[in-house]
Amino acid sequence: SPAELEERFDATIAADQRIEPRDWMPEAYRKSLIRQIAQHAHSEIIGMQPEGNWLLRAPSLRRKAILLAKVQDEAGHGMYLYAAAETLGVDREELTEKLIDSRQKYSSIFNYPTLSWADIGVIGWLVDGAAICNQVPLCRCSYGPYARAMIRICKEESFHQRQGYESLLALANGTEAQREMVQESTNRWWWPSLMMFGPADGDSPNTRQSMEWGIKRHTNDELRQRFVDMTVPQAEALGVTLPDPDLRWNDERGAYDFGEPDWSEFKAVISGAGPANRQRLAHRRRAHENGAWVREAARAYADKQAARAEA
Ligand code: FAQ
Repeated sequence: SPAELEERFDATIAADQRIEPRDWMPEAYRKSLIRQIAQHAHSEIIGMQPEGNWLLRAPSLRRKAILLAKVQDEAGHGMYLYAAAETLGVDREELTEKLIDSRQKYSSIFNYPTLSWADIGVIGWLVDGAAICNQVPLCRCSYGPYARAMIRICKEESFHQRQGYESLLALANGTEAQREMVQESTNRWWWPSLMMFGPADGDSPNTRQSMEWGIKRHTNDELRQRFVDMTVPQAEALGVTLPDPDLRWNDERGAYDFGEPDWSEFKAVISGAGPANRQRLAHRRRAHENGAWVREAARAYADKQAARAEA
């Protein structure tokens, strides 16, 4: 009976076990997971663009090979995540349509332009650093296919973070101009990186329910704090200053105090008015249209195989 199904679902969540695609789940749980996983997948795919912008300008063959591998990993992450979303009864085609019609979101961070080579290192250091902080707890998400996808993704993200940091260390040990380039880039990316964790807890409509369901394991502010605490010593080691006059160690809390991100900027960026929103979506739309013939050919081939199997 429906009551028994709901009871079984609640018991599975309470026992911290996984919900699998064939299990009964409340419609709102399914919807919220589709929302989050689709946004996450779209972020990986749109996230290829800012770095792709530097593939032809990487300063050495070694840096170019590394960057190419990273961007390809992001495509792979997008694919696992779309596959995880498909286990909830949606298809990738439909999700892609929603992305290019602006009916689903992707991470705010990818709406900022990559203006210097240092941005590539800073994206690895701060953006992948924030991504790891947010995603490691998702490896314990109550929905099995999402949790399992996140395990592999996190391993690759930690390699991405290290390559970014290593590339910045090379610049930090270089010329004065290179050090200035790292500082200038850090100044631009610091606050947007903090915004990746989402609105402050008091303004986050989804957190409470997502935590009750074991989708999220920590609030947005908890993870933002964890990221700041992890990043400050790394900034010191690099010799860069984080652009926040309120940043200081708080002995009582055993954590860093830090300033408030500009939430009006965050709201503008997630509602389509960020510096690169239009460009990112236009590019994604064009790529999707240019791929139409591939999808048609694949469909024709599948139909032919099916007809043969029947005959
Ligand atoms: N950008 O109630 P909450 C990567 C939306 S890492 C855009 O707090 P929730 C790796 C939120 O969706 C980036 N929108 O929502 C990489 C909701 O809108 P909705 C991707 C945001 O879900 C690195 C509304 O605001 N990572 O790609 C943002 O509980 C380098 C209210 O917010 C993930 O997606 C934002 N920053 O918490 C790739 C991680 N923040 O849906 C390439 C998985 C909030 O009601 C290069 N996602 N919103 O219309 C999550 O952990 C959560 O969904 C949060 C938001 C924490 C992002």
